[in-house]
Amino acid sequence: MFEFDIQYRDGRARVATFQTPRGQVQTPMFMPVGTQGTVKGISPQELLEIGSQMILGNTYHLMLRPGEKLVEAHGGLPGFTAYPGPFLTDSGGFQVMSLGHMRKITEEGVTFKSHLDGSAVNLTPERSIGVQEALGADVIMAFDECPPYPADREYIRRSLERTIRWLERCQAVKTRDDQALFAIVQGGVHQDLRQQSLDLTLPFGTPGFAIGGLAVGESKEEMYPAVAFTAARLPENKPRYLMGVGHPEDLVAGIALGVDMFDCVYPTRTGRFGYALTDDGRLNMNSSAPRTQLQPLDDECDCYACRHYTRAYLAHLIRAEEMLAPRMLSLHNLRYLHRLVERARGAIAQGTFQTWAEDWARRYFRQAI
Ligand code: PRF
Ligand code: ZN
Repeated sequence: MFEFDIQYRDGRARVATFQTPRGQVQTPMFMPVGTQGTVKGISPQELLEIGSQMILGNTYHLMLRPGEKLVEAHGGLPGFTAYPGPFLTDSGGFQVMSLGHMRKITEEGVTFKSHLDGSAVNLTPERSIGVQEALGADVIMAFDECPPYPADREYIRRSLERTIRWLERCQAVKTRDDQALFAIVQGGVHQDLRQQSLDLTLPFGTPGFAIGGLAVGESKEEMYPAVAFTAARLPENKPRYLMGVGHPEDLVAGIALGVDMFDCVYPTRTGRFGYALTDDGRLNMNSSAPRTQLQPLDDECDCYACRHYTRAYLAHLIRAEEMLAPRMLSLHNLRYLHRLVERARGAIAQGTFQTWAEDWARRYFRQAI
């Protein structure tokens, strides 16, 4: 059911197909984030048009509102959201740490106050799996602890050991065989702790593995070696998912290091703030220049916004605070990242990934616009 077939390799990068109950996806892929059961401002039809393959949902938000039972009554996330393709849900631990108040972590799980009404909520490995089974995604994530950055070594070590005990509890209560449970490797930016986490996690033999605990405030000089170290030690024949990453350059770097799956709010969030991603860097549509420019956001892009609108029109919409503006910039940015991974897959298949990546980075960081 969850077969992962590698078609091409180029250095450490690979192109593969990943079979899920709701269809096959091509990796490397970027997953748009649909925290509240919607990719902000983008319809399922638009997601399919721009080449989205798998959508990310969140246990934390959906269990608090509207509650997983209501989603389950619609037949899970596909029925609830009308997006017919594959879903992945995150387990909630990371979101509790970034959004919950008065968090308390114990061996049992995490207690916190809801960011919606302040009520006390408990999230345990058992509850996380129960919620994720009700939400019905194709890929579900183990309940883990992602330490903040910076954190002391001893804390990271105790937390990665607890994450293993939580993984064991997740696997023990899981009942659905049409959902793949991915384990999450932690260990911060410390090589020996990453190794310890790998040693304890790999024996679980889950159908995929995630690299967690990164992109939490550390520099890229710390993050990339941690990704390289971890990815190189994950099984060759299973998908590798770098959680919460990221920026275009992180996708290119991650793919070079053998990562297959990515997710991040960046394209939609930066789009809502008026920024457009292009091969020449990030275009600030709030600045004065675009107000009179008659070219599209990105003349190499095939998204609806780039095929129909000028920069001047979109800059006008932003200044008039029209809701089409954040929608169109989000749509474009998502298409940009999907096109970026499509081009990476093409280069890997041709055996030209290294030079493609160098050319891409040279142009992207020249920041001509
Ligand atoms: N664990 C989980 N979700 C996550 C992360 C993690 O470490 C990250 C780290 N950037 C993003 N999302 N469960
Ligand atoms: Zn576009």
